[in-house]
This record gives sequence, C-alpha cells and structure tokens, in this order.
Amino acid sequence: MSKLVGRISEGRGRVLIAVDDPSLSLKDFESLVLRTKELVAGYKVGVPYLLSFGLDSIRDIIRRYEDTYFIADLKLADVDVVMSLTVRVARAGGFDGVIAHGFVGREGGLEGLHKVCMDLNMDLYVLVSMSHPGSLEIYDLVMDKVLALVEVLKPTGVVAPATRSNVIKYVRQRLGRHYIIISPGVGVQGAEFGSALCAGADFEIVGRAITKSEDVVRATKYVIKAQEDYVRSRKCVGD
Ligand code: BMP
Repeated sequence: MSKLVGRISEGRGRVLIAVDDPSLSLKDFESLVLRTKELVAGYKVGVPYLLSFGLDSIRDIIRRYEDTYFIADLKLADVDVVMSLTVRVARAGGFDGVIAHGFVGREGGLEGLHKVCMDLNMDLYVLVSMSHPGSLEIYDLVMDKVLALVEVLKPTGVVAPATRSNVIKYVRQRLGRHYIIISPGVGVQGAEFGSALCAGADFEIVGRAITKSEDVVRATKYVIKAQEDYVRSRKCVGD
C-alpha cells in the first residue's frame, strides 16, 4: 500500500499541496511543510521549484520531514533509460513518488520506468488527461489507450483533471478502486474544492490557492472544510 493512502487513515485531509513557484523561498517552503504536514496528505514539487533551488536543498527539507510524503512532479516523457536515470536521482533526493506522462507508451517507455520504480519502492503516477482546455485536442483522444496501458502496468495511480469531473468519473469507473487518482485543477483553475473527490478522486492537488495565500494554515483548513462540505452536500461517486 502506498504511504499516501496510509496518510488518510492517519486522519489527514485529502490534499496534496503543489509547490511550483520559486518566489516561495526555501525557508517559506520548509515553514509551509512544518505548519501543514499534520493537515495534508503530502506535497508535490514541480520542475521550476526543483530547477531553481536544486535537488540537494530540497532533499535537506525532505530528510527533516521523513514522516510526510513528497511527489516529484517531473512529468517524465522520455525513453525508458533516461526516465529511469531521472527517477533514480529523484529517489536519492528523498521523493516518495514521481509523475510521468502516459502518452509515451509501453515498450521502451513506461514499462521500463515502472520496473525501476518498483525496484526503488517509488510510487508512480501516470497522467491520463490534463486540466487545461488543450488536453481535449490530443491527450483526451488517446486517453483510452493510456488507461489500457495503466491496466497492464498497474502503477500506483493516475493524474486526472478536476476541471472535467466527467473524466474523473470515467477513469474511476474504468479502473475501479485499485488505483489512487490525484487531481489538479481545483481552486485557481476553476473547479470547486471537493468536486474532484466527489467525482471519484482520492486527493485534490492544490497549488496557488494555498501557496500564494497570506496565511497558509488558514488557507489549508479552508480548503479541507470546503472539500468536506462539498462531499457531504452532494451525491458522490462511491456513496
Ligand atoms: P494550481 O492549484 O496552482 O493551479 O496548481 C496545479 C498544480 O497541478 C500544478 O503543480 C500543475 O503542474 C499541476 N497540474 C495541472 O495543473 N494540470 C494537470 O493536468 C496536471 C498537473 O500536474
């Protein structure tokens, strides 16, 4: 079982905080983790943040908070040998999970990455559709093929967009309960907090609505309360 699921059973909210913008200093990132780690399931660190501060600095923070959960959002899309090298580096940096694009396909691509992730005890999340409108132009047209590949490889979970809850419902129905669905697009991108959970996601990814707020603890508590209210007041998938 992924450490991420364990974090819900320990009573934390179904939120992964996305940290992308390097205008958040390392000191503020660490303070964010320190102050919210008992409230949320974990953190997703994006490429701009990693490139700006470097893996060593991020690893120092991760090491100090080993009881929490960190995903390296590298959105891998390369040949297997290169993705495998990358994921080894991310694992050495202390990350618990990594995100890869689904469209690269199995042979010479995701199959090799998945094997290395299993060897490293690293959670792998595969993108099946994205939250921006352009996803409809290409990604969503091949989503069924990506889902078929997910069913063969059996990674830890998938990333599906909160901005199109019908996609989350479809993915949940297709994959059943065996995969974790993490979902970006709530808050600044327009979807309501709780709407992705209601459609069948396990966690909502929340970036700017928390990281750009004056008071990150208050913002995090607000998001969790809004999620609970949304889910309680509607008929949701799985009810
Ligand atoms: P925000 O809540 O600030 O919009 O951040 C959303 C986060 O989710 C970002 O880290 C972004 O990289 C990620 N994301 C997304 O927005 N759409 C996707 O389809 C996939 C993502 O990983």
